[in-house]
Amino acid sequence: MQRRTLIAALAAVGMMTSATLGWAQTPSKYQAEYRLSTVVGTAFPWGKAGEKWAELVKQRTNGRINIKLYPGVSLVAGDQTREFTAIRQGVIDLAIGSTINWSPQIKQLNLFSLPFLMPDYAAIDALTQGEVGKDLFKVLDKAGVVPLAWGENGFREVTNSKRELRKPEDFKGLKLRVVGSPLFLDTLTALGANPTQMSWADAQPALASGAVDGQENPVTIFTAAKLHTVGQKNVTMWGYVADPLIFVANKEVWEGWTKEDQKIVREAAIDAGKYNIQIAREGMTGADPAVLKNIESLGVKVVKLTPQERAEFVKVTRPVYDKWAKQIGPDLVKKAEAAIAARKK
Ligand code: X2X
Repeated sequence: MQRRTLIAALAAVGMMTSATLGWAQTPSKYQAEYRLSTVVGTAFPWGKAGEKWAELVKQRTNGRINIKLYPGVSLVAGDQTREFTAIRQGVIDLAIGSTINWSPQIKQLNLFSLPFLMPDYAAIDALTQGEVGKDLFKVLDKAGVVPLAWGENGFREVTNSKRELRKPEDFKGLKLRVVGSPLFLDTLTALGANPTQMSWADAQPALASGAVDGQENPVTIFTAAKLHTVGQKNVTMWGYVADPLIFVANKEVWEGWTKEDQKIVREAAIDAGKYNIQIAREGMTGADPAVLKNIESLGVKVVKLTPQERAEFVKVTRPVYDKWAKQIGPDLVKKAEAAIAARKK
């Protein structure tokens, strides 16, 4: 807010000066730099998406729009659940954000954190690339930001330093780090674990010191952040929630651009989003299990649940699903369930 007021004031002074001196030039609304927020940097698919977006925009606007990446949510001092508010206020110009981090402000984004809603990648696509995705973009637009494209952090897998996790009982008493809304506390509490909320910046030292036993994050985060070096010797592939990313712009920033440049920025976000989804899924499938092989080669035990084992987790977390479906909006949840049921596999 303050920064924009300052810019507006400077522009006004500039106009007065040019009027007084008879300069013909109108002051440009374009900033020298636009600040793009992400949680993690370019070692991760998420940060690479930011880098790609910036690169495409620079190329396609011939340098009219210059985007600089601020990883580590550094524009809000690492406090990722305040990112959405900061975009709305103009402290952040552009962001590629997780639905988890924005769900404290936008309750509908909790949809993706409903336990075991999405069984596979096709299910994520059925939501983000379909009507549900459009509905959520309307919600974001109403909330005061300009939604542009979908990306992906990935399916979130649980890791810990203590033991293999195959059954709900195995979670008993485990101290697990989570972020986002209380939905995560409810899900892990239902399993008998002891969840605690903290930022990603705080999570890594907490894992290193043993203040917490484990965490949940996509495998690409595990490998790029080298979580095996902070005691995370067990990974359970349960895919209980998936974490799409959303490319957005601050409204004033957006409105300051010409229609032509808006189109370029939107298309670049869509292209960077596709690239993001592709690299987030690379090496993660039965056909190409390179990422999992790599983790195992680091001495980490990777547990893959059988369908029966997975079904146990679905059963135990079902009351949490039902409770949160009401808060998210029963119509939206029904629409999501129907889209997933109808997906092309
Ligand atoms: O903090 C996390 O766990 C991360 C990096 O995945 C998010 O920002 C949601």
